[in-house]
Amino acid sequence: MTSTSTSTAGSAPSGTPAGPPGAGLPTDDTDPFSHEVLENPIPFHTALRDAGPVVHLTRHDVYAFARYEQVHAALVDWQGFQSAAGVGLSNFRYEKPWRPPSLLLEADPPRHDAPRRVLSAVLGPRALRRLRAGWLADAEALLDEVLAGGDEFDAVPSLAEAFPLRVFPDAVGIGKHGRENLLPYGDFLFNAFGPHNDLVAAAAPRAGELASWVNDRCGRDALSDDGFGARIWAAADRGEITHEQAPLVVRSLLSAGVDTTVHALSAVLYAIATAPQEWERLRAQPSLARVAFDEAVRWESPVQTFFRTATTDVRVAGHVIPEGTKILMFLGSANRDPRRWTDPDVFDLSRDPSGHVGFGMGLHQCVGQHVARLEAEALLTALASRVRTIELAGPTVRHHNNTLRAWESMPLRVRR
Ligand code: OVM
Repeated sequence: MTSTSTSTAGSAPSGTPAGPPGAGLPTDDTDPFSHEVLENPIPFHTALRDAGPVVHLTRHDVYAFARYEQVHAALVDWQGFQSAAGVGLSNFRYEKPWRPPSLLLEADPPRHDAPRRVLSAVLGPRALRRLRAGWLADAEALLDEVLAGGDEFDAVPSLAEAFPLRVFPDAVGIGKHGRENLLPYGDFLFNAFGPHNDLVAAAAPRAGELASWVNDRCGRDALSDDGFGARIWAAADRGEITHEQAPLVVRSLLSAGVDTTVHALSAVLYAIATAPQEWERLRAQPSLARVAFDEAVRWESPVQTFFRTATTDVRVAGHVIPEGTKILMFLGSANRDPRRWTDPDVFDLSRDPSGHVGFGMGLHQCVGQHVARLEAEALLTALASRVRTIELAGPTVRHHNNTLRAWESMPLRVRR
């Protein structure tokens, strides 16, 4: 951390109060997207929460909500905190987006609503019933392949990446060619919600090529007849969305459906590898798989942050946030706010994690969460039926991304 960012080292940020607007507001000069914070954001989150309900982040001149109460309130107040100006640092009122904005993530009602309704139906629990048995069998087959290679493996490529890549692109209905582009595309996209730092610069040369590949997968002719993609196009034929909107809705699946799930699966694997008594409980009661996944999403928050933009001079806890400014919502911090959660740093299968904001909250709340839960349930169920103990077999390595709390490597050792 740089010498000016001393505020995270101790207790609360102690920057000088900003001049008006925002007089008396606590400030923090830490860069939330620095490698030090990305490696371990928890001390920074604690400092931000303790500094107050609203903090001015001077590095990027944005406001921060790090407590559960304000994050939750902003997420459900889509009128006051809009998404259509972008949910990254870039303000679409003044800056051209790097790709055409998402019809879901980067839109407000009323434009947001028809695409959302279509995707909710395509990805809802009813629609997933036909996938369940196949995904459970796929998870068992994958585990048998991995375990045939020995009792030590890197869980990130072998399970957390391999399983979603095995089931999700087929479920969408894209062809086999070029699927290795999916993770790098997502990695770039989630980096691009942050500032133009080294992470963005390093991946930028490939961004155009990756985006073209993804866009080319979204047309009707590129998709199988029976996948999520075809169902989106069928909704366009029924007039529920336009034929111009259909490919962008397919793009949302390919954008939001891979890296997020990979790192959420990594999170739950890390959680059970480091909490053996919780793994024991899960093995004794495999129906806890879904609770385990949601608790891991609370605990690790694979999507750490999103921005909103104030649509008016909005009063929060006695401070005025000026119209048009960006607010950074720390989902991962809200999910570990001791004002909301008992022993928030403990991964605990006996807690009720519902109400966590790891999938967001309100009308933008993750539309793919049932898909992610089904993937997790399949993988954890297969693991529980094959493996007695799971432990770390070596040092884990984080993958830094401006939005995702991610892993590069997670060596595991299992006993059968
Ligand atoms: C989208 C999209 C992209 C990234 C994330 C996301 C977490 C949605 O293109 O709609 O939601």
